[in-house]
Amino acid sequence: MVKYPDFTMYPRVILKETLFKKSQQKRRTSPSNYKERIFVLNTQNLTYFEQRPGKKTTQKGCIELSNIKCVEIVRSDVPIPCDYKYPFQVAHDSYYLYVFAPDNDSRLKWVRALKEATQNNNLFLKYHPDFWVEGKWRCCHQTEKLATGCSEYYPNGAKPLPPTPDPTRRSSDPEDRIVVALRNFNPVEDTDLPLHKDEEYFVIDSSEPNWWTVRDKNGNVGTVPCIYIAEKISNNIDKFEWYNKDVNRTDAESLLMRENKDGGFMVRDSKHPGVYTVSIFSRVSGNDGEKYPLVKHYQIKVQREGEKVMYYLAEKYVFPTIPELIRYHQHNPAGLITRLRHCVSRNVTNPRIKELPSDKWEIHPDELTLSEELGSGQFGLVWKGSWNDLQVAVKTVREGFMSEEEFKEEAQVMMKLSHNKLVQLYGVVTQRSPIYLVFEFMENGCLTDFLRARKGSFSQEVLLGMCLDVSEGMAYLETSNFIHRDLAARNCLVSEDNVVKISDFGMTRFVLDDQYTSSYGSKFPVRWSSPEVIKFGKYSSKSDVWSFGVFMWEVYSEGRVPYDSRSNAEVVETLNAGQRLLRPRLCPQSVYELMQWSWKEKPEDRPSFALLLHELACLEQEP
Ligand code: 4IP
Repeated sequence: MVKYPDFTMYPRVILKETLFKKSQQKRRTSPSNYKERIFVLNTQNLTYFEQRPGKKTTQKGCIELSNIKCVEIVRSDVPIPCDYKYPFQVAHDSYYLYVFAPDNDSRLKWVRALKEATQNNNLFLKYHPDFWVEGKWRCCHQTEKLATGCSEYYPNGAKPLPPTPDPTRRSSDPEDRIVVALRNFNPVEDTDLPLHKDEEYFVIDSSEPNWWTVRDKNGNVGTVPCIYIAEKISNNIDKFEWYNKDVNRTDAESLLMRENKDGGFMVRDSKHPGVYTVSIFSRVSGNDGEKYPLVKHYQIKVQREGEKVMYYLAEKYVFPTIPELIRYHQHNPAGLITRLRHCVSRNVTNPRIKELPSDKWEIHPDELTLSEELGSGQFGLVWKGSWNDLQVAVKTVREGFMSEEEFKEEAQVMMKLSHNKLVQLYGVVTQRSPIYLVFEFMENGCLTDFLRARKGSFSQEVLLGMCLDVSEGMAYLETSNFIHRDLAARNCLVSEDNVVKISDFGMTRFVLDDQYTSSYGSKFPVRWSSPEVIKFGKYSSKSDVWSFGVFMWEVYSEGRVPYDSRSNAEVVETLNAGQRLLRPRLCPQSVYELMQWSWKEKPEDRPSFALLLHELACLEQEP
């Protein structure tokens, strides 16, 4: 029996119930914990109390109803780490309180009561339907917590009438999305459509965050609550170039063999209905040491936990969607014969090359003038030059040093990455050997040399500014699902106006020299690599975060080599023993804490770049 505090001293109580709440993280350093609280809504306040056995019930927080600006359910697929799984939000003052109810009825009861009690307030016009997590809104990706919402807010619960169905739109319309009912829904209003668990519906309008308009198989149209439906994954993969519908095992093998590229892959329909298979081509060594072509087929396995469906391949790296699973394996073999390197499609030999006419990324050698040699880079000599009146840096690639075919394909993806904190790749010269990579020219050269040459002259502001620049560029790469793989001060360049930009992102994938690519190789960047990269070659944005921690350490030690008194093998031992780099003399404790956070053993315990950027930006604003 729950013992409630004596509420007689408060104004009329409207609702009271034990719910969970997430800390509002009012300060930058606030934890993000979930606590059980007794919530009480009265005519003036929303108050929450802590009750511990044998202890006096204590009030923990109180929100004046007049300060509430929005109350709404939170629609999210993010896992909720407390016992109650039905979230709603109360936006008040300049904070967001997330409360978790035990079931949907309880949630709706609270949302309705709070909306009613605050209906005459000065409310938001727009709100955020999803959570604020790790420094950004999951709904609109804005990184400012107080940014205006991205969806219409209907404070009195009113929802727009469903649009009159457009008779010209047929179910075969490629824009149609299919959803599956997670549970039955009985209409509340005339405009609602009943849902029958496991049946499919076509989405007609998904612009309203809580109520979507759908059509059932008989052509009836109506609104349904979004939380009762889930998008059907199979329909989503149609858009991807790696998905080859109706290609059977034999056709897949001949397509992949014909393409003859290590890591060539496709996702196709399995002969078992509703199941998908990933077919991958690789060359494997035979007993005679020769390499033989082989196509392997992996079924995409499904793991169900209640309503949650997760997907995985060879090993249990599970993902909520097939595209996320594919994206992961494009970077990590994780049990497959090779990572998924080239998408092979039945229709076009290389769809990515088709996307961009080659003259857009191919620079004619005559357009380039090389003026002065700048030094030697990872692949070969680097020259200063000019192209179309632009100063450029031209990297020449020593023959046999790089997988040119792979690079040529990837160059287009890399050229599309454009951010003012990334060194821009302008194009490539591939019509002759050695090939040239043409980049934005950075007057002040490599950051390591820059730091060493000006040692002792940097203010705290400048050092923090360098970390901020690079965290901005990395946050962009993170949202572009692009992994750098070799982030270090030596791979960052400094512009004329001292802006630090990231260079050579993703380039190590094309290096053919084992000394660079094997974690035992003498040129492998062990000092910048996370434990999972050293042990299993498992790259991710979180392994980039580890390298970013080392990068910050380099900045604050003004260009010192990390673990400079130790050999590579000793560095590995140091890490295995749980030891980390020590705080550089110039580094404030607050920045060192971010480094230590980036060096957490488990990738999932490390912050995202979005969060690091946010934290660094907060530090910059501190006096
Ligand atoms: C606290 O964490 C509790 O979660 C507080 O919630 C929360 O206050 C604090 O966040 C957070 O720092 P610790 O108990 O680990 O100190 P509660 O008061 O319910 O215990 P809110 O404002 O969310 O109630 P800040 O950032 O809001 O202070």
